[in-house]
Amino acid sequence: MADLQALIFDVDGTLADTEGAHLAAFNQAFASAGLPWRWDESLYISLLEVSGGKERMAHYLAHHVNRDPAGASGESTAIAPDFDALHAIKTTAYTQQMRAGALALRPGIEAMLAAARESGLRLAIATTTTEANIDALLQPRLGPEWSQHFEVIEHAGTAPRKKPDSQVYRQTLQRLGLAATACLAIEDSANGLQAALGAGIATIITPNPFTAHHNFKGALRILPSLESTAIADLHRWHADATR
Ligand code: XBP
Ligand code: MG
Repeated sequence: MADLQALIFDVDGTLADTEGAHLAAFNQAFASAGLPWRWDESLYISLLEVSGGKERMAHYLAHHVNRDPAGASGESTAIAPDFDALHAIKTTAYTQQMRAGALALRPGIEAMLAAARESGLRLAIATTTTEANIDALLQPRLGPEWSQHFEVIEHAGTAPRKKPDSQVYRQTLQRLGLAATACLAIEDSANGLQAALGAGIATIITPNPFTAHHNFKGALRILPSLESTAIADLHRWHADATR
């Protein structure tokens, strides 16, 4: 049985309920690029099955705009926009929202981060979003030194293969120099769970309204939030999982 030594946090939907802000930023980017696209919440919930904003927009073009990619229906197929440029506009819109500071971290997150540090647990981040988005979310809430609290930060820029691919978690383990059995992952989505399990990491799920319907088979625990979870609970659950 390995001791628990590190907690690896997902960002979007886990540290904060950010997907509503991402959705607004996507629609802002489409409007400023003059695209006739507008995602509503129910469409976005289905599009969230594709991790990564760029990949999500490409999926939307292929499977929603150009319903018949071969164009056999004779329907005109829309030309793909420059997704890198469009995603940069979206990221600017999102980071501006985050820096406006309205969005709080999810209940219990700040206390959990502080208690984990106090107890000597190492902290890491494994996300498919961009470094800019992580900083825009955490800097106003955890202060300018926020990144000092996380020994390893793996993101879209360091791990281009998006969840459910386990690259982001495997690279986090490698940089921590820890075996998967010495860690717990905290996630909110089925893609995130599959990515963490793919790297052999026991995973606690804290769903949110965008992911509550996902299949979380294989999760160590499914909790409404971390608000009533103590560090001792994490050690106990981890011991049960790695016995
Ligand atoms: C969730 C994602 C991201 C965000 C949008 O990331 O899949 O794509 O929805 O952010 P996480 P980007 O792994 O933190 O749950 O547009 O920067 O991808
Ligand atoms: Mg997430």
